[in-house]
Amino acid sequence: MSYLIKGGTVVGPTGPAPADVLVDGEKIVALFAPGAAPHQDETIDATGKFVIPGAVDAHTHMELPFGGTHASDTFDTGTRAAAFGGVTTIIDFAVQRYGEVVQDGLAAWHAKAEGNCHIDYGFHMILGGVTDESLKAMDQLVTDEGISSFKLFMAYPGVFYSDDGQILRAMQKARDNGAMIMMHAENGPAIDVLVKQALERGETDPYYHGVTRPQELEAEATSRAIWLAAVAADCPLYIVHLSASKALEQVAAARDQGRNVFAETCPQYLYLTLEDQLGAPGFEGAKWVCSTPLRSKHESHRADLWRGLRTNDLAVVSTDHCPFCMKDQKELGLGDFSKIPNGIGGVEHRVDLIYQGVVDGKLSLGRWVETIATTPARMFGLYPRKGIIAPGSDADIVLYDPDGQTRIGAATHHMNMDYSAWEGWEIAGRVDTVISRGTVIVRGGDYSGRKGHGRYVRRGLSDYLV
Ligand code: DUC
Ligand code: ZN
Ligand code: ZN
Repeated sequence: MSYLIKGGTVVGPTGPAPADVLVDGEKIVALFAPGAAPHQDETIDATGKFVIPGAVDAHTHMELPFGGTHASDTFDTGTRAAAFGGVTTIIDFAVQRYGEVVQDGLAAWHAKAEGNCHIDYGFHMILGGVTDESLKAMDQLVTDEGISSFKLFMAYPGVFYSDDGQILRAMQKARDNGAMIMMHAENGPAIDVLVKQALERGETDPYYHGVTRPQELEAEATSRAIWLAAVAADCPLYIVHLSASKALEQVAAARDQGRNVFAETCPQYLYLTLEDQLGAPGFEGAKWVCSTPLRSKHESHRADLWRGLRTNDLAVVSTDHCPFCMKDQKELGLGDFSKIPNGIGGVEHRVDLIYQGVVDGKLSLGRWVETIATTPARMFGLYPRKGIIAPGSDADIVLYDPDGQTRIGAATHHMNMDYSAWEGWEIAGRVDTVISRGTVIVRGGDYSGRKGHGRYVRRGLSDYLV
């Protein structure tokens, strides 16, 4: 079936332009100057709307086993919530647990996702250990499985942690096969010392989660990762969930030298703070325990991160969607912040929260689309199939109403969470219509998608490599 999306303003990474978009089956087949398209029986009226590529969230953790529990969104609930938020592709992190065969971890992730997703999905692979076998597996995943990015952790000793020697070996392998190394850059062993000392002093509230993960330990790990990647002949490196000014300085310096270094941030670091959220009275702050942590409002982090998005030192906004309910999950850390499962759910709100940056004059319209859709697609080998409105691309399209309003809260969101990290926030703009591979799955708040519509997407290498 073909139809014309008519009367809207198409926004791509280079900015807005009025155009009509012809969709045939699952693909975009043409763009026309307004009114220039041949007659179509089926049309979707986009008057007054931005017509943007479906958003790509390159960092989610559906069903992640973590902190003695599981992230509360399944692939079913999480991808449906994502669709409501204008997301048409996620890249989730498959996990190789310590001692496990990489391919077995991947198979387990496919089993969780297959037949359950409402939108398309790809995987990165978390390496829970770097061994001769896992290094071989990296080649096989790149060549045969469409997985071209691997996440390593400098934090969480005993869980996901890799030491510098292991990291270097994985980076050398990535340099050879063209994969991207994604780094959780925090100095885990040093954090563990600070956590133990804080607990011994009786500092058990959620607030101390932030205090024991100071920005210096994010900056140090970021810098170390950048230098290790240099030793690995400038292996492509992507710093995940960057939260702090000093870490951003490290990335900016590397980029100024023309290095293959990239970074993402997340909405929580652009808006929320150590004092106002993590420091909320009683156990309330547990809602915002995530790592890297929220940073102090008395320092310049948030302004620096918005600037980093403008200058491209931060290339991508992802969510690090890792939801846990307060009841029975975050509550595991009552009386001991170090036992609170780390994570914030937000897959449904990134498109709106970053559009608010446009309204506030912090980002251009083109940069909004670039950071939430085009660059993540290009960074992780999905482009031009995803991330752009162009002939030949998948018809993953969002009609966005700039005159609408979004009110965020647990009573109305679709994520499987008993609270919202953004409860009561009223922001400008609203997702109006969401189209996934040609099929309308959300329209005016009504859902017409289905579990199983989403397909696994094999990814190529990053577009940004030299
Ligand atoms: N950080 C989180 O907050 N949750 C999951 C893993 C991570 O690195
Ligand atoms: Zn991480
Ligand atoms: Zn994560």
